[in-house]
Amino acid sequence: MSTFEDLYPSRDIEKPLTIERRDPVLYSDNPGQGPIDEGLLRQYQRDGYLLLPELFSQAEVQRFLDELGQMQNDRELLATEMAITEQDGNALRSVFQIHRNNALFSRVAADPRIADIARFILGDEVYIHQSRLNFKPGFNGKEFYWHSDFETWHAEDGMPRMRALSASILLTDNTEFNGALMVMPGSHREFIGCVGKTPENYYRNSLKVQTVGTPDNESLSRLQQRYGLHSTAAKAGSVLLFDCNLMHGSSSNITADPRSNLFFVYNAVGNRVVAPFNGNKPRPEFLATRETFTPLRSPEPHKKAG
Ligand code: 6CS
Ligand code: FE
Repeated sequence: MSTFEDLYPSRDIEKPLTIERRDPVLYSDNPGQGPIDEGLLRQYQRDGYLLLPELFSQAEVQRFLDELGQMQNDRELLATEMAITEQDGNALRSVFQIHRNNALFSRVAADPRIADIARFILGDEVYIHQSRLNFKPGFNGKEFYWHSDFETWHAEDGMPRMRALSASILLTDNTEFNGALMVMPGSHREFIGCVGKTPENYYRNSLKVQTVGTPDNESLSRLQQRYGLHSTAAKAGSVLLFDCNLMHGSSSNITADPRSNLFFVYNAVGNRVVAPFNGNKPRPEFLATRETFTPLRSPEPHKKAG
């Protein structure tokens, strides 16, 4: 069990709870001095997410897709725990730790077009807490039920505070038909404690279908009523930045078009993970960086990835 005070209790609780966020969203106190327009930073602070349309060129996206194609045929990689298939069959759902195992994607993770914004919003040097490639293939890509990433990273990885964000790079057009992420804008300001003890090695199930650590229907109805729903549908090459505690989910993909995204989770070096707050043993390194918290180094601004 962590020796840190648990400000966001979840899992080992009798009934669902709601706690007002105890952490800033935008850590910088000079939002006018950032790498992006102050208005966009204020929008991120208010909504808990920000869409940067077509930040990466089509040529870069094609390069990423070629790499994705090679990974889909990499039998050695597919045999590891880092490759997650869909629950009902062999379609590839996710591949984790791509920032460490793939030279191209490690450069993308450090690309200043994203990493500089992450450092500014989090007000600290950053390291990659987790990275993944989500395939959500056509016809077989199953949903990701409503959840807050922070609820999992706090309970199961020991992330103390809400000082992390995800960057999702769209490799294919994300539409309202093929499972674009749905978010509840503003929901990042409330933490929902979820009832349900975490089974040991739960990640072997949760990465396919998450049930423990997902909010109860009453809490979700209240959040939806209060904040509404936004679709983050956007063209390939766009980047979706979202706060670690934003309530989000995505529907199954029954269209012919894959909804593939690259995810990089930037955590503040000052918010490095400690012992999991759920009292279980830590999840493996490929899900939560624990061995090295060296700050991410980026090349000169605006050197293209790829
Ligand atoms: O368990 C996790 O860390 C992952 N699960 C989900 C559904 N989203 C966040 C994260 O990638
Ligand atoms: Fe998530």
